[in-house]
Amino acid sequence: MHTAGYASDVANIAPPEPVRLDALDIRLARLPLREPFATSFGRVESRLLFLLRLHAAGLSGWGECVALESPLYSYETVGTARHVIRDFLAPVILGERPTSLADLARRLARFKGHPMAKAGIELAFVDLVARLRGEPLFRVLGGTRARVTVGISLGLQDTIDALDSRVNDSLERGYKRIKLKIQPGCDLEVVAEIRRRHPEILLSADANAAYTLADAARLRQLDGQSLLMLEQPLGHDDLVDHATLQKDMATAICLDESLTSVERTRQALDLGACRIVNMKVGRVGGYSQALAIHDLCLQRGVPLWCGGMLESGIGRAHNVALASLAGFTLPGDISGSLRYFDRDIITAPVEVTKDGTIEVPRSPGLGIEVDERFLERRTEAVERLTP
Ligand code: OSB
Ligand code: MG
Repeated sequence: MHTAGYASDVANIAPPEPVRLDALDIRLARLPLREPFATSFGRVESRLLFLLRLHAAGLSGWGECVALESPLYSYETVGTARHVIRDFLAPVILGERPTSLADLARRLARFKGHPMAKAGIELAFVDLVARLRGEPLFRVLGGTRARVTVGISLGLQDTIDALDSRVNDSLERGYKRIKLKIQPGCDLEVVAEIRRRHPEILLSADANAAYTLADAARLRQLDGQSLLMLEQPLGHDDLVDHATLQKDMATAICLDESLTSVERTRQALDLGACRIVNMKVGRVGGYSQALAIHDLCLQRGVPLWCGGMLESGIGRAHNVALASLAGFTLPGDISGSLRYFDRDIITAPVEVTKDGTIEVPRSPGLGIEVDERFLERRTEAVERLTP
């Protein structure tokens, strides 16, 4: 990773003066999902959260590592992220005084891969920086909006009616874009029927890498459904076949899984592998890469939106702050806390108002308060890492 690959502002995301990073608390806590979330890669019934808290100068910053329990979305898991953070990443930052996010990212970059592990640390560091500066996170990141516009990602359902009742409920709650999960055997007919019942809505479909080029003819039939985009139809790390498919499809392809860094994103755009970019700060290795991807998309006029990984209120607040940047031009998969959990681990759940927006917090740092007593009750493991 070179500084040249970063956004210009990454060197300016810096504490007022360098502070010694004293400790990193890593914590696993489990929240039941209100209903199972099913995709082509599998079913998630409860969310094992991996939370990080970085301490310095008497303050602390919160981060969330979005890895799932099993390597179904990407190769990382809660277990690999814990190992990589504890044994490799924490030792090169604790006791150190990183001068900026760019400096922190450079220290982490000597280790290959493991973007979600790196991102967990970058998130905690940037929240810490914002609190040290007494500024809201969104402003530290260069965000401009007071509210962000959001959509919802609906999991696979057993029947069309079950899916449609969730579509109706989401539209009533104000969500501005509906995303349907698809997989072989549950695609064209489902999308067409939802489209028939809702001719005007912003609708998209996400295959989570369930198809191959052999399915091109079938995927092309989605062209009749006026989809805003088709997300990650082919292999989780593919660019080349997506470029082939995009040439033959009118529907814009959006890549999620395949975009793991700013370089990969530039290559995808150069190849014509996608016309829309899904941003997940975890998938790309943290804010240093995320801001560079944001700048790239803005510069090239490529529509960008903020994806989600069933985050707790901590990761959600990070996503809200990031989505307040000017380059995020499409509604994100950033739903209200109650869409996922009966009770979130923050004191005031994230709320979507009837106009389909979420307010960007304006108090210092993430601008949310962690419900530490409730979090303690849900905690399965906690460990303090020191220099
Ligand atoms: O592909 O966008 C995805 C959840 C987990 C893993 C991958 C994805 C998703 C979602 C849900 O679609 C997004 C959210 O609401 O957090
Ligand atoms: Mg996706």
